[in-house]
Amino acid sequence: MVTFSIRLLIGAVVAGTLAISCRSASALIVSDASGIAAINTTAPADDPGWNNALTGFSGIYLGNQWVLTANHVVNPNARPTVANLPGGSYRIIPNSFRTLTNPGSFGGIGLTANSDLLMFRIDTETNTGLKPEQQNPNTKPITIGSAQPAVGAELLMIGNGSTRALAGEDTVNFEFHWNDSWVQQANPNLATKHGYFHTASTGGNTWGKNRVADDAVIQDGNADGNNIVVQLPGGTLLITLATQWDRARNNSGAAIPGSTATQFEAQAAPGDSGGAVFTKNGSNWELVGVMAAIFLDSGQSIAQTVYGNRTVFSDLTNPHYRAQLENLRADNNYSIAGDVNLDGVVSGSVVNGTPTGDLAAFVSGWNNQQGAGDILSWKKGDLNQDGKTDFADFAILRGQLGGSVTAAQLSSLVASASPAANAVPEPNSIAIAAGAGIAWWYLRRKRQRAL
Ligand SMILES: [Ca+2]
Ligand SMILES: [Ca+2]
Ligand SMILES: [Ca+2]
Ligand SMILES: [Ca+2]
Repeated sequence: MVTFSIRLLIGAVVAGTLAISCRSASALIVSDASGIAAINTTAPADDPGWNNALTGFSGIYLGNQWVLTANHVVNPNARPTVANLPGGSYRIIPNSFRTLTNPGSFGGIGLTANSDLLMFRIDTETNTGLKPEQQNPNTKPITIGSAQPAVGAELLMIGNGSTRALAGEDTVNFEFHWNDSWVQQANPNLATKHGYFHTASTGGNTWGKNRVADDAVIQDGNADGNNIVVQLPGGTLLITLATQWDRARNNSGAAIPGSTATQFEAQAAPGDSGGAVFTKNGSNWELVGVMAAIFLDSGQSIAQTVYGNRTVFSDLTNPHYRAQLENLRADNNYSIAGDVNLDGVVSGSVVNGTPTGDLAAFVSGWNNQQGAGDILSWKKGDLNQDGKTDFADFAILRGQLGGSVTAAQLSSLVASASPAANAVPEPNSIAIAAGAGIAWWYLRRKRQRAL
């Protein structure tokens, strides 16, 4: 029987359920026989989204300004304010954090209301004002898998955790070796456990591979199929799938018959939580999970990674998780209504003839037109996301500001602020149109009152 290290855990097994506690996962430990400690630190040749992987902490950029990570990697009381990608630095939009929920129960297990999945939204690149896709053309469009990968399906994981600290002490597999009492052995033939040490801090992004394991490698439960419900430090329950870190070569360096180890077989280590897990559906990569936790052997140090260790990752193909992901990804409200400048609050007035806050951003973006709404048009005042910044948007902003700014003020602000390059209606027509816009707004309010 396999036992699990549960030292960091609040409660081991949820009574009467199959939920299991485990450690938070951090960096990827990738096994190979090269003797080089840190490998796979540049994009794989067949790349599912290396340039979508956050640096600094693990997470994956999904497109439309959304990032997916694990809730437990970011402090709920001090959320990060910046997310870095290989191509640039992005301010996190305040108040954009969304924790995905769990279904009420799964496989007969009552779940916590929240899962460990967290999404948040990023602004355009701090220096260039570009979206990640524009900033870095190697950014990939990400598809969330809709079918659960089967046992044996190959996975590619990308994490920002710690990496192998040193080449191992033997010159055959470059591994370290321990006996059952975790005493290090120079002679692998005297050892029962084989693996690596890893660094204490992040080694930068690393990718590696593994396969979906049968849930029996952690705890089998027929009611939930191949899924495993795990309890993370802090108590949150999560629907996951598992991998097992398998050894490819014996002590002599010969292939182990029947080993299911992949090339670059990987196990998560501290810091990898939130890192992406992809699989291939036909010729297309799909995102099927983010790493959540690791299971170690009894008595094993967190500084060690040994063959047989397991990584669990959230199962994004679960319909309850996937629906929330897709709904958020399709949302074109980049913040609360009226927050044109994406600072998390709606503000704006006219001070000595000069607009402030969101009103200032709106005035400078007035009359912007582009094909479709996105964050670029939003930041120019396109609050209804039709690609244009016009009176329909002003009505929204004005309403959010409590009706304190008049159309006449807007007209005058736009007339004095418009750069010559902008095609702006001449002041009289603005005034007329502004009147129309305001009438529309009052009409709408009146209608709402009547309901
Ligand atoms: Ca199961
Ligand atoms: Ca494996
Ligand atoms: Ca604002
Ligand atoms: Ca608009």
